[in-house]
Amino acid sequence: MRIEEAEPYPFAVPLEGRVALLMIDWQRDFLDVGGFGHSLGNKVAPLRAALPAAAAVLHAARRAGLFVVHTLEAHRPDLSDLVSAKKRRCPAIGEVLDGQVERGRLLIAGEPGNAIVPEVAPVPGELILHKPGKGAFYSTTLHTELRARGITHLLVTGVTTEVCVQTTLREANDRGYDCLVVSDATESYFAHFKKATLEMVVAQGAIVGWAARSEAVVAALS
Ligand code: C5J
Repeated sequence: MRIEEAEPYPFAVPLEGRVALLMIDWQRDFLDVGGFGHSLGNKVAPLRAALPAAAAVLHAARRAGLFVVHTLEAHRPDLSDLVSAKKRRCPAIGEVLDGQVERGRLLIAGEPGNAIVPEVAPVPGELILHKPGKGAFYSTTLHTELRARGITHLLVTGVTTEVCVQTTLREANDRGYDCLVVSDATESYFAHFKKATLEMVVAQGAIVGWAARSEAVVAALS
């Protein structure tokens, strides 16, 4: 696989390399009006605008037979994996918002509001990982699962660009994976944070990784 149009230079997977797709935190908590992200004062529409590109990459990855991983920022119902600093700075986690009983408790595994949105919902055979942190490698089995399959390269979509996506890219980079973030299949509540994140990922000769648009990724997977 080779993505010629990638920045800062072509993203090339050698013959012995193996690619997986990471779908980061496409959950109702961040995308819904009335959800967790919205309750923090953010507009959720920009995040939803990235869904068609994320779905296109997901479908192309499935057709190409890639290993697909979906992550969720999700705590255990007993909150035993919620560190006190996170709860202190984000007191809504684990609570039910006024008028949002249908959603259940915020960022809690198994609650309706913690579900992945239907546009990019997992299908049987894909790995679903609950993560208590921002990065997908922290306190999860992700590295073990990827290594067990010989994965060397990652395609990454998700929300939000500068928080869980960027943290995961940096964690993956430090563990030796070559990562490409799909630039129109990731979004932030803050346009300037997204722009800055994509710039810093590809800067200095791909110091964290590569970026390319979904059309180029889909074409390379076809
Ligand atoms: C945030 C995430 N933004 N998935 N989580 O708190 O990026």
